[in-house]
Amino acid sequence: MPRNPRTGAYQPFKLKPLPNDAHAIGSDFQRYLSYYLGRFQGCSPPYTYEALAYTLRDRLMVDWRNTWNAQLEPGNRRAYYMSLEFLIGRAMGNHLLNLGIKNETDQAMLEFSQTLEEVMEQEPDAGLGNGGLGRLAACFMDSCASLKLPVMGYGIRYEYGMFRQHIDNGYQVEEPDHWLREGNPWEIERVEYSQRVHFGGRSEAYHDALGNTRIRWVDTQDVLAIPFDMPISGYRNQTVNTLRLWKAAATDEFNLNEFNAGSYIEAVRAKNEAEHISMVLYPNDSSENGKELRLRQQYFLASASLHDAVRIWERNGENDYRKFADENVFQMNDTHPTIAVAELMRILIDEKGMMWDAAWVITQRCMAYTNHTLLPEALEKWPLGLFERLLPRLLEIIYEINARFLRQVSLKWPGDIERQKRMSIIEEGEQRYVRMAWLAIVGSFSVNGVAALHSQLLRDGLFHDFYQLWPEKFNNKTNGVTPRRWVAHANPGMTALISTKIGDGWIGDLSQLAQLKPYAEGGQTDFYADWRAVKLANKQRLAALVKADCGVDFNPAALFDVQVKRIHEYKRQLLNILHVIHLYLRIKNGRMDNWVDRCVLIGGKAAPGYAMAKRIIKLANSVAAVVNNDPDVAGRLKLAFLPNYRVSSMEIIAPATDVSEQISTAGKEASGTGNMKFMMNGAVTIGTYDGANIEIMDAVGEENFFLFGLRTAEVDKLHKHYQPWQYVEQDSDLREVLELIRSGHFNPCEPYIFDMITDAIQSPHDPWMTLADFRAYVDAQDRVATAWQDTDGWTRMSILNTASSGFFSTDRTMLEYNREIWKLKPISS
Ligand code: 26W
Repeated sequence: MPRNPRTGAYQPFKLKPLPNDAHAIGSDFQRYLSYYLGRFQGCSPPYTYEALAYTLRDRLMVDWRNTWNAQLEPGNRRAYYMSLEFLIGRAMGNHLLNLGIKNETDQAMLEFSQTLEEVMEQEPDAGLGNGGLGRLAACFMDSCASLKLPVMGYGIRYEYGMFRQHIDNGYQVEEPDHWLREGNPWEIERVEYSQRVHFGGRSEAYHDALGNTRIRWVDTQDVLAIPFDMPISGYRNQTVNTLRLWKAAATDEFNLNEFNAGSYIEAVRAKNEAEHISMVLYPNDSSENGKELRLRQQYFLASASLHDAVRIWERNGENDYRKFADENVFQMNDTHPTIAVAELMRILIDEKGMMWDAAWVITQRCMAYTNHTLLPEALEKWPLGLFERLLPRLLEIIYEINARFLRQVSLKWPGDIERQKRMSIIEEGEQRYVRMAWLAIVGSFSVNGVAALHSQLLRDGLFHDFYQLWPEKFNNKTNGVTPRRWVAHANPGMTALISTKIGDGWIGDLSQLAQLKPYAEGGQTDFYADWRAVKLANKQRLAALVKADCGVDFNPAALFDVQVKRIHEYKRQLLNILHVIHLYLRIKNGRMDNWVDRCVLIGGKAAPGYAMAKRIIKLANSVAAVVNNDPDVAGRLKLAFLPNYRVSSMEIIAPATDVSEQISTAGKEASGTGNMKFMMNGAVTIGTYDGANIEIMDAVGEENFFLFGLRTAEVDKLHKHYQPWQYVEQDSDLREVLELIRSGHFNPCEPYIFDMITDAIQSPHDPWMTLADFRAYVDAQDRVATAWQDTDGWTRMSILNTASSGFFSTDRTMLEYNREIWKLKPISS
């Protein structure tokens, strides 16, 4: 950057915003395509996408630079969202919407005989996440930019994102997702801000100049972290925030040593090993597998990001660490990055020379932790041996944190050894572990759950001891989703229709959707008809996708009944499939009273090591094959399993859905966010009293929501004497369904493959209680069928769902995080 020759101050370059008319966009596009990429007429589609992406990135650049500079103003407090996952999906449509230049771009592309839609289809999803937690991080980033909040995301630039799912003979097959194969035109590599991350080695005591004993971490194996920045544009507000993703690379001198020793091959191997760290996203979304590489990823992210945040702060001329916590806050997305608690202590003590107590005060004032799950198998804990070998200095710090913490516990509850055992960050036993959630709670000033029920269950159950010690740390932040991607971008028809009635202010302030409520109330026949026409068009779009990807014909006049999410027993895709079989049997047995034609869509990925989830996918496909091809069914019932469910599929699915399936066992789904995407797009929910479903029902009214099933307390109580055979005995519908599966009707060529499923749901130890909710679910589905036949009544419910969804915008969620946790000033410009 040039300096002012007189004052010596940096003078920002003058950058003119680029013109946004179709002509300017078209000529930039052509310049990139031909002069930069070297492609000409009739070139293959990935290059048109790439050239257009560069054209649009240029149009974000001035705002990006200005936002960055404004955030760096001295004294401005900043938040950093640390997450192992950012499930961003595609960027192009989102930036076009935010910049407000979709029509101009559309027009420009037509000059090149391309439709914008075709070009956008070329973009691979950035699938750097598993499911809800990763997508939430992406929605948060969107809202922070739209609210001008100075928040930067820190994550990992995985070379391979979430695997691609194929279906082969009904079984899931995983394929690597090399999303970076054609390059990523949105990102900017900033080698100059690389960080060095240490592993292994040992710690060593020494005396500093003042004679104090200090520790240094020596003989380490280092890995470089190279940042790649992705622009996060705000909605029409000249704001572009940054998502900084770290790539791992070998350090130069590490290679050099090996080279000098003459072992060229060894050097290249070492380079490879270092780069492994950012190679692949772990595809488990609810059970930890304790793999070393995963702990390496976690520390890599935490260490690189904290050093980067410290660098940014110091570059501002700051060095009075008493102010560090006034100006920096780190939100940890689940326990995955919580080694950051110990790493910040290490930086402050070992690298900045602070004393323990001062460093601890700062750490506890900077760190905030969000929990996303109550499932015990998802709570991360790392074997001590592994920790000791990989991060010896961090383990020492954790021991010290724990010792001081347990002293505090014993002061509050003298002699309560059991409680000390429960609360210890180190789990004792044959194998000893570091409990990452405990480390996070002890090191943070804020601990939150992601829906009202979930936060309540954390306080009453999992974190109860900690809640008794520090009630003030605990709070709830109900999740949301961004209405820009999930309504304005995904559902342009509905967006236009709503805006003719209430203007378009709702896109930036979703509470305004409440103004639609009067249009839901009787007599608005034109609006009702328009609303249905939009839904019908969206259903035609989804039907085309289902036809292309599953070969199944969905009739857009039928009820579209959809469950898309990760495949997990607690989410109970099985309950859904049992219901489909029940409907099939009704056709076969001629019980057609209160019948409505239905198209049932199921989609989602199973963790590659989760055998039961994979078998559930096989069952869905097997049932689909029978139902869809039985001439007796004659199109009145369809079932399709959509392969490779991902962000860009949801953009087609949510706008086309009539019934949203949110049927987890009560108390198990922390929040759910798909439920919110469906609601915003006018779907009606059939759901259990779980997660954010409860808040959805409160918002829309119980009469516009199909509630069923056991409540959390009932589930817990029933566990003690659960006898699933009773339900089978009492319910002939259930019995017939189970018998049909057992008979091999759906798997004549592969006998017994579904026994593991029927055994699991008939076991008294089934934690998910599928059979206990079967009857209530079938009855609720029958109420759905009744409601569907009243076309106007259904339309009214649909409109009311959209009109009541204002609360579920991540804009609201982010404003709550900001008001109660981060306390940032929006950037003014
Ligand atoms: C360590 C393996 C692992 C990986 C991911 C364990 C657990 C996870 C996440 C907690 C899984 C997840 O995505 N949780 C979901 O988070 C969403 C956003 O808050 C919630 O809406 C979902 O209910 C919750 O399941």
